[in-house]
Amino acid sequence: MTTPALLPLSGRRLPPLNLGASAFPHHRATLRLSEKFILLLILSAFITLCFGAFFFLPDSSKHKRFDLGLEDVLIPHVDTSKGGKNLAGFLIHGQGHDEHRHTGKEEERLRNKIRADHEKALEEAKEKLKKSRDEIQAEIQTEKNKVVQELKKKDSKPLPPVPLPNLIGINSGEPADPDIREKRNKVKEMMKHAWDNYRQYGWGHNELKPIARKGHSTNIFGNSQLGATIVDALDTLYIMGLHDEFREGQEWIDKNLDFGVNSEVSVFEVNIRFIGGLLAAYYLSGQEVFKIKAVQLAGKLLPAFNTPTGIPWAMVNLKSGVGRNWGWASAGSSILAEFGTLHMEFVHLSYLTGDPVYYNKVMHIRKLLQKMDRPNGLYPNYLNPRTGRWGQHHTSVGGLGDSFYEYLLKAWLMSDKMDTEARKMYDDAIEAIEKHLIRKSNGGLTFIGEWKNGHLERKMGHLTCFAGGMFALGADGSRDDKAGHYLQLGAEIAHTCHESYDRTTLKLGPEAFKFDGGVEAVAVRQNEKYYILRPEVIETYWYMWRFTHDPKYRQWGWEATQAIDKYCRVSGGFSGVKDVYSSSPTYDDVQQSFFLAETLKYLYLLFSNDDLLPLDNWVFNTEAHPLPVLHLANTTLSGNPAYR
Ligand code: DMJ
Repeated sequence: MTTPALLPLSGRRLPPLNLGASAFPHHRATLRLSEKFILLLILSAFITLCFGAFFFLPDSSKHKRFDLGLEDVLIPHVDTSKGGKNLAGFLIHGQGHDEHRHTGKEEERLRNKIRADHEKALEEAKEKLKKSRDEIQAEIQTEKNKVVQELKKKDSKPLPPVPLPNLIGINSGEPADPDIREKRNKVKEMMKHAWDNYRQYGWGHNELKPIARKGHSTNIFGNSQLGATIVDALDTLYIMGLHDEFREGQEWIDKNLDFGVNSEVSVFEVNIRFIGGLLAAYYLSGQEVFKIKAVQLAGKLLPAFNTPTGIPWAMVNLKSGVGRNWGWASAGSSILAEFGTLHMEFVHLSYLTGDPVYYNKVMHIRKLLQKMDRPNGLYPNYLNPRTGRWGQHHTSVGGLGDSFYEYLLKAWLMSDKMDTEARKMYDDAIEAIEKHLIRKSNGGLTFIGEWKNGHLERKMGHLTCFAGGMFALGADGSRDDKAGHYLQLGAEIAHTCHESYDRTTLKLGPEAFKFDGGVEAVAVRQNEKYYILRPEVIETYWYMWRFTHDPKYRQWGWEATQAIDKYCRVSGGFSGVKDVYSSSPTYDDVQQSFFLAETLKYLYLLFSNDDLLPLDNWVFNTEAHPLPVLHLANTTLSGNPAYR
């Protein structure tokens, strides 16, 4: 092995360095390296000097020279007459080659111009300094506002027109029976109480603390004031005929709702409450602003889908687009009820914009799920968005799973029953759920338990109670014409959930209840005894009422209305309670936005005629925001000409 350091350096002939014959016409291109190096050093020193001189000139004169069309004074110049030794220079102030030299007169004019500009700039600076700090700040603000206005104009471009679906039954529904009318008016009065207090104490915040009388927010909305209650409440205000309140909400949204905030939000919650709420408000009122805001917001959610599988992250930062999953979710997984509850809103977004991007995202999720093996035909609640593999084998029709099943059924309904693929997935899933999760208690109550790693937990959540309504809604069109069976199943779930209310002191339902060890439809653990103004039981009463007109559902709904008014109403709004079995309950001091979006809406509809938002024409998203049925020409999308 030779050591390079021991080689005789002087004896080595280095290959010639070619610096370009045209640059050195009088030199052979075979100069020694040392000569070339020195030459290069001189050259770069000279260039640096010239640059330095240029940068030390006053700013205004540098710019003005370009304005005057005198760029040529800065053209790099090669002086071939000097044999390459005095190679190049920037011609500054007329020095150098004949062609670029200015006459004495021109130079004089240029100098005067530079001097005048310089003095003018100095004067302007002096003027600025005379202004107060406030004046300067006001000027800066005005400039900023101008920029924001320009951006807004750009963002508010009208979307391509699409034929609007037939909007039937968007108001009235006034019942003839004075008793029912009175009940309906009571619900409307409760809505007004909830809204007015939010308006007074929590305006612009996401939710209201009705006892502390101030704004409230949970981490699902991030750390920004996005007015969740306003957006969630809009369509309820509209159908109740609270038009002044609706207009107030619209004005706030128009002027203040900005999604460019540095806030990490839940993709699912923002979709069902904000996009769902805005779309419903748009369809009901026809006001473009809601559609535009919905589309802007959807654009902010799209980066959440940038995962190796296309299964979105649970959370996304609205500004940076960075996504991640909940820390508590099994093995870094996304949640079935979250990534599986986007379909309705996203199909409508594609329909309204003519942009298939939203539709493609949700169809990709569906296709991926279709390809996967399902243990016992059940969908586990956890799916890892990096690997595309299931997490823990836990299946639920309540929290973490619920609205995924709901959206399969509603995708079919919303497509005017053309999306048969969704209906098949729903039918398959429900069959497996009935086989493995639905049981009768010793006392004869039908309940839906949870599947955890191969065993059935005999516990049902308040959230699971929505399924009664879902079974009834899906009865028509069910496989093997089991409509009667599913309507009956819906009625049984409604009955069980009513029992969970009736067996408490406050006649309000607990968060979760058991069917185990002699316990039937009663909460056992202290941390499952709360009621946070949830809608699911009332939602099921309403669907059952629409399909059967059995007066017991209106009766049960009225019991719940009275209990809420008695135990949850405070002078500053409505609050959840911490223990439904206690005769002196304490409040949780939160007026949830879904109380206005769902609980009060379903109660109002329960005491209205069926011609208000008829189910043949409207499909309610999981936050009770009604979206019209799209009469599509094929199984997916064609409402918008862009899809044809
Ligand atoms: C609502 O935000 C929606 O209904 C969601 O699907 C789950 N539950 C809450 C209210 O309980």
